[in-house]
Amino acid sequence: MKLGLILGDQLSATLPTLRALDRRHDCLILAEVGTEASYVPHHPQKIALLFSAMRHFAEDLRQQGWQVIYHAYDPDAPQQTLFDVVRQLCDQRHFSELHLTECGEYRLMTELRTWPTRLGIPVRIYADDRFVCSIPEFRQWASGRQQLRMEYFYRDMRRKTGLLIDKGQPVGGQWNFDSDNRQSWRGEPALPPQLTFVRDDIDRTVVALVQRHFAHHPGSLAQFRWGTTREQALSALSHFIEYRLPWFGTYQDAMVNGEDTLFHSLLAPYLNCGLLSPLEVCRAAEQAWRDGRAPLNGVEGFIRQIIGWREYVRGIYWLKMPGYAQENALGNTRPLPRFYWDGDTRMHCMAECFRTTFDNAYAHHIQRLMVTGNFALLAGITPEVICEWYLAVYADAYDWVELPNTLGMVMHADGGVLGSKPYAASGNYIHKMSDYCGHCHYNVKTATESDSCPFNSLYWHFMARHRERFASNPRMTMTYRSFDRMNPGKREQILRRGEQLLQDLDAL
Ligand code: FAD
Ligand code: DLZ
Ligand code: SF4
Repeated sequence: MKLGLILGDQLSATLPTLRALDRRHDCLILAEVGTEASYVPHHPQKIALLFSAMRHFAEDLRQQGWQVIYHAYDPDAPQQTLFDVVRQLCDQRHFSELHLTECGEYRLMTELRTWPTRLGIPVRIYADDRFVCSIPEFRQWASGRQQLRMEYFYRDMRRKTGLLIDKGQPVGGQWNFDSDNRQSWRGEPALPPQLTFVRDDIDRTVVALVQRHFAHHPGSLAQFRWGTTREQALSALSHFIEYRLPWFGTYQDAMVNGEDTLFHSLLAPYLNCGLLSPLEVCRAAEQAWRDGRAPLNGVEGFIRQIIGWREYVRGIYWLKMPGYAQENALGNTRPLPRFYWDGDTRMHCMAECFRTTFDNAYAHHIQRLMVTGNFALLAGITPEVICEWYLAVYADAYDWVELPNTLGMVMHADGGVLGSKPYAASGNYIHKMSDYCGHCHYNVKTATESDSCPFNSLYWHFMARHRERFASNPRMTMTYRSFDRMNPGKREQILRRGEQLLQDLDAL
């Protein structure tokens, strides 16, 4: 008899492990363990989502005739790692082999390679084919290229999948409609209704368990709204297609006080734990366009996020690890300010992003990139600590996708693999894309006074301290030209205020 280990982010009926084993003879194990639940302080909603989804998935497998062993979380059990659970099982019963699908984190993958010796049985690891681009295929795409531009990778994925392609050409005559996608939202169109799910006994038991054992992790369970079954994930997809996709592209970059999700899909947690597949999601979006239910700018933008960015960052992760996690091209050394954990700051944009993060285990891309990420970039936070934060606080966070986004896209710590220029911005960008500044203690229009928006002086301080690295970058020439044209006295004042803020970030 063979044993199949299914990890918490492998909840897909098409998983290679399930295809390789035989439900009449073989056995499956899923395990909730302390080490996976707390190697970073995961948001309680992320743990509840995964534990409940794992339990529901195990039930589905049993219904399909599989023999499933389920190790429920028990803080007093001697087995607190996946290895402990598997070894105990192998001690109790005779398994000829262990089978599993490769996992999404370098950390666990490295450990898995030691298992054959430690378990004393062969361990077969399958490539995870739930992605559009395999790891070897990405390696092949990257080899010999000077620059790994997402846009060119994305076009190849469009050709490969046939998504939004007619007769070999991109529909609408162009690959990318991003220029239509940068509007702020001013009250129209109406925001989508909220999708709520009926909770069952599994959900209730898990939420109580997580509340009991993980309440000390950052974030609240009070507004736990995530789906925990394949059916609920499919409802979330339908809800997105009907109510959100028509406006997704246009307002993709907008931020609105008190509105946490706008027209975003909220699908990443389901994609990343396997309840939805990237292709089914993209095909549903494409169909909506072909039926005239959603415009091309939004549908193309959505598909680009998934077969472009999502696949691309996974490729980068496996291409660059393990060294990638240690990169720190800008030489940052500052610790993470206190407010990343307690959310308490007078910078209203930051406070809003922290609020939705802790309430919902969610913030949308621009909040992550241009507010909390931008601040960490400008303030010179050590990449490792900001990466740990992003991995902990979001329901969709897994190392393979979080690390390139944070370390590469946000922190520019990989020296520019993910973006040829850092996404640094002053308060002006936040003011343009949101209504946050109207609610803020600080003044977004000034940079030198004691109540001036911190982003403004920190932006110029960042540019000044990294001048040597960035001044020759053609995409940043204008920035340095503006800096040099400033009145020298004013420039000096701005830099002084930036320096003062950096001395005591916790006070902001
Ligand atoms: P939507 O805005 O509706 O986008 C649709 C889908 O596109 C998402 O569900 C996601 O699967 C995909 N997508 C969009 N942007 C990206 C991207 N940059 N990289 C990969 N996939 C993308 N995404 C994660 O899934 N897990 C993470 O741990 C994660 N960490 C991030 C950390 C930082 C600092 C930043 C800037 C971005 C991060 N992202 C991460 C990307 C993105 O912010 C989230 O995928 C998105 O906000 C999830 O919400 P949504 O499902 O409503 O996405
Ligand atoms: C994220 C997570 C959490 C919180 N808990 C578990 C768990 O108890 N058991 C499990 O198998 N997986 C869990 N996961 C997901 C794993 O961390 C994930 O499989 C690895 O990070 C590899 O991608
Ligand atoms: Fe954020 Fe500055 Fe606007 Fe305040 S003024 S909300 S700190 S951008």
